[in-house]
Amino acid sequence: METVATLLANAEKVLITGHVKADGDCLGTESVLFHLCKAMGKDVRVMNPDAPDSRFAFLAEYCDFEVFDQEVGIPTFDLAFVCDCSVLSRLGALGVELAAASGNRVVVDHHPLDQAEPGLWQAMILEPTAAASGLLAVRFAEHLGVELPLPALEAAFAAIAADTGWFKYSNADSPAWECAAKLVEGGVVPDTLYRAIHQNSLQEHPKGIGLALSNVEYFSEGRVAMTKISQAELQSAGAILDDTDEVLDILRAVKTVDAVAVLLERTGGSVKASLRSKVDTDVREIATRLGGGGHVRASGISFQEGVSLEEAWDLLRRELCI
Ligand SMILES: [Mn+2]
Repeated sequence: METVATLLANAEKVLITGHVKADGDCLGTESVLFHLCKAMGKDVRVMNPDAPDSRFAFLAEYCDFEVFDQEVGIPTFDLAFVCDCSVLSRLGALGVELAAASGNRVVVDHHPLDQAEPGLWQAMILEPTAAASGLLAVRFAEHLGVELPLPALEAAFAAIAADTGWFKYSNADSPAWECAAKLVEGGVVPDTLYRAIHQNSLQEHPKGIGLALSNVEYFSEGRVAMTKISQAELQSAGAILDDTDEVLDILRAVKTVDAVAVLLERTGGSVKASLRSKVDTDVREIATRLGGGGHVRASGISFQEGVSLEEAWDLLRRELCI
């Protein structure tokens, strides 16, 4: 942390970025670092491979999330923060530019480091036992003795809540609760944030959840629940399913189930899978074997272009049902 503090102290221009399809933790971490840099008088910009998840739109009120455009490229920087991942390929085309740029690069992440990229990172705030990257960003601000404004506290809370499923998953440990308590003391109102993030969906969304749930199949004596949903199904029903968290939660609530996989065909045809487990299954290991990654109890895979929903289903079923 000290090395990162020194690099930041010596930096004027700061770039903050994160992985493709940034989730609540990634966006929240970026937001905390953005406000931290602002408070320190830095020239700071946040740029991601794609537009932020609409559920976290409220964060954009106080933090400008720019979207990478290959024609324009990334801004010059003295220091770049890469949030919620430490693998350059997770940044898409933005990562290629980042690796070629001349400034320092640091990571703020809580995923286990499984791909050594020598020389790429000058320092890391990497703590695989931390519930969320957002928690590490808060610790960094504390380390620097910089007081964060309310929007940054809200962003940090959103980050921790996102990765712990609102403090109900196994990673909701005492440091996570302790940090959350401090954020609430600082003025965060959890139910306001909950409404903004989770009670703001479109009318078509529950229909998407219903479709996904109706496609469920159980394997391995009920220990594995899998479901899939195609764009054709969504479109013909006038449904949407931007977020599969609710589906994962409902399937995981089934008594016999330990591992859940939800496969979603994105518009454009590429397939993503979200994996969760309750107690026994190491979904990180399974996701890693199929080109994805994440945590032991929560992982994801973006299958390569050209892999159909059925093919992805078969691949995953073979790995999950042993
Ligand atoms: Mn995370």
